[in-house]
This record gives sequence, C-alpha cells and structure tokens, in this order.
Amino acid sequence: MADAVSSADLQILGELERKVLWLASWTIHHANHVRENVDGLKVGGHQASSASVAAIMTALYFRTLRPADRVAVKPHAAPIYHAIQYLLGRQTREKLENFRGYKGAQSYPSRTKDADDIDFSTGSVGLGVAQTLFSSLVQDYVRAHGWGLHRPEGRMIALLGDAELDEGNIFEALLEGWKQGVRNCWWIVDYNRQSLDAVVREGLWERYENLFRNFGWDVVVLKYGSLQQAAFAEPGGEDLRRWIDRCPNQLYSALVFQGGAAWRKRLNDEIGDQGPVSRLIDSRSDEELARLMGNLGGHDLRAIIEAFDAVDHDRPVCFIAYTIKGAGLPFAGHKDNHSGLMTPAQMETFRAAMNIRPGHEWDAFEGLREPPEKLRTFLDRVPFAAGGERRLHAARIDVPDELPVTIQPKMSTQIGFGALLNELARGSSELAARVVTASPDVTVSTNLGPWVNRRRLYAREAMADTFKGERIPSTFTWEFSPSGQHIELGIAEMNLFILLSALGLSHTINGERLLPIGTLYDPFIARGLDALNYACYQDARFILVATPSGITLSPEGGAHQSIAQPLIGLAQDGLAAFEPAFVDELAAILAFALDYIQRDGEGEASERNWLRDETGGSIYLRLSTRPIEQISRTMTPTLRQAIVDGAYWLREPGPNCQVVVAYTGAVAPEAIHAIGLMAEDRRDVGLLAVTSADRLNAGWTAACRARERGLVHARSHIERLMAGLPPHCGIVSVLDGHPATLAWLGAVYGHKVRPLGVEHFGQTGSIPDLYRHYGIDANAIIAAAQAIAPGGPIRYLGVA
Ligand SMILES: Cc1ncc(C[n+]2csc(CCOP(=O)(O)OP(=O)(O)O)c2C)c(N)n1
Ligand SMILES: [Mg+2]
Repeated sequence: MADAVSSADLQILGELERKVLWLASWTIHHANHVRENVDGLKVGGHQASSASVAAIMTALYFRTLRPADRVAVKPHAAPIYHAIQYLLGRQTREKLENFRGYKGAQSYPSRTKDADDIDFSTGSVGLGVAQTLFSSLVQDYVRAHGWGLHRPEGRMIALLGDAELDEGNIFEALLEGWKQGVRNCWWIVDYNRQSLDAVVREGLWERYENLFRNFGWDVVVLKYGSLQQAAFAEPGGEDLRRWIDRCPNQLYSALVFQGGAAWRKRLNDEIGDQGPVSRLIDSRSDEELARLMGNLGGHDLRAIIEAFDAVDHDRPVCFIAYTIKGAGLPFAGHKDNHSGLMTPAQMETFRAAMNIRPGHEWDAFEGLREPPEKLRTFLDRVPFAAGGERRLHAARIDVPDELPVTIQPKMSTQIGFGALLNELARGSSELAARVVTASPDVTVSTNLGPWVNRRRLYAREAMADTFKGERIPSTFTWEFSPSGQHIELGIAEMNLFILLSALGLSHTINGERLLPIGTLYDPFIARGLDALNYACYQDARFILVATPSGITLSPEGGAHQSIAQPLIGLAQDGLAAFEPAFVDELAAILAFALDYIQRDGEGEASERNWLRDETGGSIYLRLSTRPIEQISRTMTPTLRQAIVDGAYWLREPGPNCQVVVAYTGAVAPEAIHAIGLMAEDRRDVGLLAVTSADRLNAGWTAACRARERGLVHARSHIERLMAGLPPHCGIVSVLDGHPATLAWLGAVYGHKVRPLGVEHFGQTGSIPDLYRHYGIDANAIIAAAQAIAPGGPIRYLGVA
C-alpha cells in the first residue's frame, strides 16, 4: 500500500489535472479551429470524452502507476494521454499541434504510430480492454517459465468507457480470465453513463458489479467525491445522498448541463422542505452547489487515489468511477456532447477561467497557482516516468533453415504441421522452449495434439490428467503445469486473437521473446477478424494456423466452408499469408515464419522480391485436411526461397506455351491432373505452384511503385517467373477460395486469365462431389483452358 496522499501532493495534482484538461482541450481546439483552414478537420468525439477522465488519468500517471504497469487508455482519451506525456517531456508540442494530422499525435492511442510510448493501442472499443487481461496472463506465463524474474511485476490496466462494456468480447475475456486465474489486472470504468448517441440505462453498474464479483473480481464503486462525502456528514446529508442515489441518469446529466440554479430549483422542489437538507442547500452559492453535485467519485482526486491505494492484493479489480462526460466544459452532461466542440467564444471563456494568456497556450505551467519549480520537481519525481523508455527488447532466437520432418507418401498439410511441431517438441532447443501454442478448443482437431503431449498445457497451478491417473488409455495427455507450453482457451475466437496479440508483444512488454502459434478452423477467422486486425495494427507477432479450410473440408459441413479467407490473407496489413500444398513447402514456410515474426526492421531491405521482409510481421498459414500425394524431391535453397517468395514452376512452361495453370493449396492434384490431360492438345503447358498469393501480389505492386519512382530495374518475383511467357498464352488460376485471389496474375503482363475458385458455399459431400459442384476440378480447369487458350478441342474435356 502506498503512503496516504498528502494535502500538498493533492494540491499539486489538482493543478496538474487542470493543466491536463486545458492542454487536451486546447489540442482538440487547435486541430479544429486554429488548423481549420489548413486541412478542414472538424471532428468532435474527444473533448467531452477526454474531460470525463482528466482526474482519473492524472491520478494514475502522476501518482499511482509504476514503470512496469501497462495501460490501455480508452480511444477518445488520447488527448489527455498526450497532454500528460507532454508534461512529462515525452511528447512534443509539434505533434500536439498536429493532433489528428499527418504524422501528428494520433486520434486514438497507437503503439505503432504515436511517439509517446503507448502501451496498447485502442480504437475499436472493447479490444484494448481485453488486451490488458490477456497481457496479465502472458506476464504470468513468462514468469512461470522462469523468464524476466529480475523485473518487477506490472499491473495491466484498462481505462474504459462505460459503453465499451456493450462489446461482447469483454465478457468473453472475463470468462477466460476467470478460468486462467487472472491477476494484476485493473479495469477502470469511466462511468459517465453516456455513450456516443445517448445516456445509458439506469442501474447498469449493479449488473456490472454482480457480474464482476461472480468472476472473482474485486469491485470498487467510486460514486461520491470527497465534497459530497463531507456534505453527507452534515445534517440533512443523508437526504441528499438518497436523492442522488434515486436520481435517473438522464436527469442528473441534464442538471449538470444546466448548472447551479437548476440544481437548486430541482433539489428545493423535491427535498427542499425537509429542514436540515434545505439548510445544506441554502448554505451554498449556485457555483458551490454545482461543484458539490458535480463532485462525483471519478472527478475527485482524493477519492480516486485512496481507492487505488487501498488495493493490497493481486486479484483483478474493477473500479466503477462515476463521472460526468464533458466535466469542467460548457457542454458537461449534455446528451449530444460526444461530437461537441467548444466554440471559439466558449474557448475564450475557458481560457480566462484557466488563466492562460494568448500565445502561452502550450506553456507547461501557465496559469497554475503553484510555483513552476515546485511543479517541475514534482514531475521529475513521478514514479511512472522513472523507468526510461517503456519499450523493452529481446534477443532473436535462432531458427534453422530447415525444420526436420518425415514426409509420408501421402499427407495433408495439417498432418504435416502436427509432424513438424512434434519434431520441434522432441528436441531441447531454445527455439522450441520459446514457442507457445494456443487454441480455442480445437487443439486436437487442428493437430496440435502431438506437440501438447510433449510440451503439456500451461496453468499457473499444476493439474494432473485424471484419465492418465486412472490408467484409462487415451491418445492425449492432458496435464497442466506452470512449465506447460500450450494455452488451452474456450471456444471464443476473439480471445485467441487477443491472446496472440498479447503473446506477440511479449518481447516489448515483458522483454522476453515468445513465438506464439495459434490454431483455429479457417472459417472462424471471420469471428475474430477485428481482433486479428487489432493485433496486426499493434504489430504483435504470431503465427496463425487455420485448418481445415475451404470446401475441401467437405463432409465436415457446408457451414464451415471458408471462401473469403484467402482474400483476407491478401489484404490484411501486417500479416503474410501462405497456403502450401505439400509438406516440404510447409516446412520451408514454417522455418521462415519463425524467423519472420522476430524481425524488427533491422535487416536489409530486399530488392530481390520487393517485399518488406526486413520489417517482419505475423504469418497466416491456411492448411488443409486433404491427404495428397507428396512430391519426392530435394529441397534446394533456390526452391526454398521461391516457396517463401510465393511461387515456383512445378512444370516450366516451354517457349510456345499456350496455357498456364496457376494453383494454390489443396487443389494441387486437380491442377497436376489437368495439365497432364491437356499436354497432347496444348503446347508447352506450364504449372505454377503459388504458395503465397499475398506475397506474390505485394512484391509485384511494390516493384511497380519502385519503377514509377524511377528505379527502372525493379523486378518482382512473379514478374521474373512469368517473363518468358508468350503474350497469347492463357492463364487458368485455381484455388479452394475466392477466385479473385489469383485473378490479378493476368495484370502482370496482360495475359488473359480465367480465375477458378469458390464463390458459393454450403453444400456437403465428398471432395470430388464438391470440386465438381463448385467448378474447381480437373475438368473445370480444362474447360477454362479451352475457353481462353486458342487451339483445337481438348480431347479429355469431359473425361477428367
Ligand atoms: C468496435 C467499435 N464500434 C464503434 C465505435 C465508435 N465509437 C467510438 S466511441 C463510442 C462510444 C463511446 O462511449 P463510451 O465507451 O461510454 O465512451 P465515452 O465517450 O463516454 O467516454 C463508439 C460507439 C468504435 N470506436 N469501435
Ligand atoms: Mg461513456
């Protein structure tokens, strides 16, 4: 427990709170009015939301937080965060003046784009909140494995808007946190009872309180500020408290907006003839009455600090802090204030109240009553800022070029994945030790079983496998221990992605490198897509293994077929997508992936393939359960490189090539079969194995851009591969996914393309049934070739 807060400190913190509110308001005003003519920005959403948490954030950053603590600040409080960092010397005036502008301080706190050490990005509401919970689990995971013990434990803290609690992912996280025994996690709810459009329902806090308690959280309701608490102790005070407790949210907000005279009238009308309470009301001026009624717990530094200081355990805590949206600003409490901006006239009034001279708006101590030296000394001693840079670093873990695996004559990529991890688990490398796997209840069905058998499940406390104890035969050992390396999640896919986001930032948050691999069924990427996007936006590093996929999962069920996922792989920034067909390709890709997720911009930019490989990123592997005939071949460095770059010729096209079949993934046998059947009727047919449409495409567009900038010799991998193709040759592309994934191949040199793929879904059946039904079988490939590649009829059309 911290020492009790002194009055002198409270005095200074009060001044800083005023300053933070001023700076945040001025930042927003500057972006909207001063810079107005420059770029026509006119966006609200920040002013009222920021004012709501000025006191809470002042208390946190200037007193409560320690360097090891990590915070997710609600999106619209970005200006308050930036103002605080500015006072701590960690943010520049230039960036504040350019708030929401090009390369200025970001609209919502951003780990990747802001310069002032944001711990967790926020923006899509709900995700940052869950990120703190999973980050606490990851901190425990790291320490349970004996890493980073020389560093103090941090608390993972979310400051969230009350309407954020509408997002289901928060409750999914809450449930998972309970299962995993989450600790060192605080969620501070800015209970201003307003969202974007409206005032929230009555009595929500009680539901929240019960809910959090049910999940083992401590709940602290910060309802009354210290002025109110003092007033309640006066004669008649209890009547006032009862009135406050009964007052509907809408009315309270409206009265806050209207001010002291309205409060007086309303209170007198409702409880004014009750003796002592009348005296309590009458003894205050309108201004004092407004201050008293606005003095909710979340605006009272003493109440906030005492609540934070009182936590003497590591159980998770939810603080419900009553606040007023827009507190201290002219539109405080108004239900429409979310998009509210102060007018220049209102800003002038506010400036006068804050004692700020024109031209001194950005001066750190302008208008404050405390002497600057005293304030400076205080700021210099703020514990949060004592740790220097908040981003930690971890050394890279060596990854061999080749991962061993025994390839059976017939195998699926999913089985290959299991075999690769099994081999990895067998050894005792540092690489294997740093891998952590996670899966939302599909561990066995995505073939992580062999890995888990060797590396066991993680839990803070050991739990034996009862079936094993009872000697009941089972293929899988389900044993939990602190040294386990698999995190078994409930089914919620959102949780998988947010956990991957937390695991994938461990090197910078905990200073300890983890190599996270998460598995799920490919279609369910869509369930967690926003969380996946969020993880990528934060630059978290992980490998996502999605299997089974497409219509190839066939009898598994029409509802589980995925069509759009290859396009997600193509389009998602920060995620390099691969879809291998053969296990030796997968082995090369997995080795690359384990290295790629550790890259940090330190490498050389490559002009070989025009990909931004030096910056690294996360990886998406789309795998399949379809066993296919493997090619017996020796992996050469050239082939390995081509696989990683995205494509290679499985059969080189001859000089008079009339048709190329470009395929991806599990349809390889159909593509191979089709070119065999066409060989007699079309000349020099080529077969292009595309292992990553995403990387091929990215390399191509990057090389185009480079040429447009004058680098005339820039050539991408796909341009080199296709350079020898005659112009009249037709390309049939095919994959078990949306045909647009490969359709762009025709744009590289202007070849005609007939893109085959899956556009509809839902039918169950065998693989041949479904490939025929949806038009990706050998016959469909031949028909497409005949339609676009000149020549006589292909005799095997209709026979395949
Ligand atoms: C996933 C998602 N949906 C919608 C939005 C748009 N949005 C931004 S803030 C907000 C509501 C904010 O209410 P609350 O969380 O109570 O914050 P307050 O403004 O009261 O501080 C909404 C709907 C968003 N940012 N993310
Ligand atoms: Mg709100």
